[in-house]
Amino acid sequence: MGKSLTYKILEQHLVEGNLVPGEEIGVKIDQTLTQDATGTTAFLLFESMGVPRVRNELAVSYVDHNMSMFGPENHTDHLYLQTVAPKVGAYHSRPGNGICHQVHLERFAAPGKTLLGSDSHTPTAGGCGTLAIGAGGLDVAVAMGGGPFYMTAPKVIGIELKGSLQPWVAPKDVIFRVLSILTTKGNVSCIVEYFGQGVKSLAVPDRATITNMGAELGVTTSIFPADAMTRKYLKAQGREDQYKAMAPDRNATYDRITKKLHFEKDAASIGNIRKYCLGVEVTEPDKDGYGKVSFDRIVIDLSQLEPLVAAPGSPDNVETVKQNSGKKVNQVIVGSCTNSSFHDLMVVAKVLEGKTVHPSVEFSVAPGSRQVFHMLARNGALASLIAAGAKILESACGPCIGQGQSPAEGTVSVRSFNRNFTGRSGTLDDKVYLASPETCAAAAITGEFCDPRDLTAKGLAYPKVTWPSKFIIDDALILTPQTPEDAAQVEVFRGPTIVTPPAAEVPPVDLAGPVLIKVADKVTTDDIMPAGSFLKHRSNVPEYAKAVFFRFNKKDQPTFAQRGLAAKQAGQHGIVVGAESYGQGSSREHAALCPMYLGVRAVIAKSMERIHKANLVNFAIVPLLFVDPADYDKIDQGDELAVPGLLKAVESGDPTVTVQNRTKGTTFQCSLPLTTRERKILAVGGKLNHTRLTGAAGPGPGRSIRGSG
Ligand code: MIC
Ligand code: SF4
Repeated sequence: MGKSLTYKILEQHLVEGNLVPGEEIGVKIDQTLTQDATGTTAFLLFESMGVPRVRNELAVSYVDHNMSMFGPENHTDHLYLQTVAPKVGAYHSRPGNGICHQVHLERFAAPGKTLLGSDSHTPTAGGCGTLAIGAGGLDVAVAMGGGPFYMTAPKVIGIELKGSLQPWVAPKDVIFRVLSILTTKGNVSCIVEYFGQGVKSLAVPDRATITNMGAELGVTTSIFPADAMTRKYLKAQGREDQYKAMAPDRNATYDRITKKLHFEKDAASIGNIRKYCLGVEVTEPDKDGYGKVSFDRIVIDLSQLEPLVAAPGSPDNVETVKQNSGKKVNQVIVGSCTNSSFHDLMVVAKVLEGKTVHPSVEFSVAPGSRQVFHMLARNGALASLIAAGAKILESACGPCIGQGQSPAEGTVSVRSFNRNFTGRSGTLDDKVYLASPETCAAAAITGEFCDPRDLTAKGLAYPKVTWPSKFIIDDALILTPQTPEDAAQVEVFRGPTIVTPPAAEVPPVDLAGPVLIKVADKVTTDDIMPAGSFLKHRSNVPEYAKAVFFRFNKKDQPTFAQRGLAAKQAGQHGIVVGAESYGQGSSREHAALCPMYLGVRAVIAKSMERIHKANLVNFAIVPLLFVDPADYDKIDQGDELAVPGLLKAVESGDPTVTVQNRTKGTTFQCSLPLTTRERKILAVGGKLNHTRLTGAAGPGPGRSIRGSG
């Protein structure tokens, strides 16, 4: 049986466990990346691990998220990172150099390597044949120390691409189609691998758009093969020597995927699975309306795709642009790590050339990197954008993470981004549609949703943009690692907001406390720990913790933070109750760290997303899953729950615990979704303690790598 590319790379990096889907494996990490919003904590944790120098092949610290700089906090973080990163042996990409994923793709990503990043969109580098995974900052800190990354050996979802995209149809539409099939839930511990003839027509940044937004599927990562296109891209980046052909075996087989889906709620996904997958089998629904849907692989004919959007609320609310035709648009933004490559912005600039932005639209453009910005400035495209009336934003995350450009309430904003969770834009009642740069450009000039293919009929041919054979290469804003001798002379800048995060504690012997909040399906880490204007407090946990579950606070009632601290002061343990796919979205470990600070000791949910569950364990919050999801309905916020013997259950490997609802006088069962290693981490009070006690930050040079020979 032929191997997938995913398993070939995993085999070459395996340091612990067996490569059998579902089993826990330890993987050697070649490269790491951090960004300022997660990296400040990651570097503080790295420092507290007591490892003096970075031990993995390449570590890069980026500054791209916290750029609004109202108040001294952000600059303080930047200066800390700028001094600490090169000192401990990491590269440091300074503010202005661009968004971490775009810059990493341009300057560092390499085929066949593993990359762990403290940002959920790290899989962007999968466009270059890198096995690139997002994780919490503490996991990345451990990888910087040379420690392995632990993950579940994945099931590999094969996606065969055929044909090539029609004019005005974009790589973004490919990932929208995939999201309409797989949705954002139920894909944990899977990796998506693209293959087939259609791959050849996509340039590396096009592939990177697809792998970037693969994060929204909740999979561990997505990957493309490295082929002639990859070589061409690396050559244009002056890095052809880092090219290595990487492909699945010719006779590679992909896993048969089975998902438990609700026949009514997931009807659209089931319909698309029937339409786009091979070997589909669907069981009869059970009494609650759930059935099992299985398939062998997904097949997408690129030439049959049409422009799509994700309607407000979730990246998997996929609709056609045609369905929205004529809907008025008030704001358009092109940028973010998903769609801000040279080609993306050139198409937009050419569509806008000689025109003026529609009077009802406020239009902004944020080039993904300094390289892209520079290229547009040199070839005149920037002038076209300025002349058309675009607001030119800095090369940074900006509006994607609610740092500015918040839309007016209830108005339609069309963005080339990857997430449109309600309120993420900084406006509580927002209506953010996600779209390709092509669809964004069409909306910018017409003031409404307009299928960009219709522009051809209006006399505007699809702009021809050729990829440059050589990009402008200028790494002046990337500080290189210092030698240990030079590093010894450098003092790390530690402003007042640079505070080592609070320490986690061993889980309670007997858990007892109130349900601080009960939330519905698909609660994201943006819901738990909002960014936007709160983002500047990332390195100050007590301050940032005030915003936990901010969106759920009710006027004139104690906030979540106040309820948590009150219970903590009363000696009780805070409990959060979630539903399906709890903790979707970002890698931000503050969604565990800040609730921990507020006294949360356990989270009970129907299902949990990978990175968030790992972050809970890392900060010693016990994750529990309802054995019977119907028990969720029998709990209310404020109920007093108890799990006598919780710590013992964690330590002794009990698969389930009995939870008492002391308010209702009932009991129910929860499972502990934990590996032996995770139980050990919890039992010693979190990953930092575990790392200190076991030296698990890494063996230093010379550790043998299984399967590499
Ligand atoms: C995001 O897109 O949500 C972020 C902001 O990049 C996060 C990281 C963070 O919260 O700092 C992510 O995707 O992991
Ligand atoms: Fe930045 Fe947005 Fe990308 Fe997150 S998704 S890294 S906030 S551009």
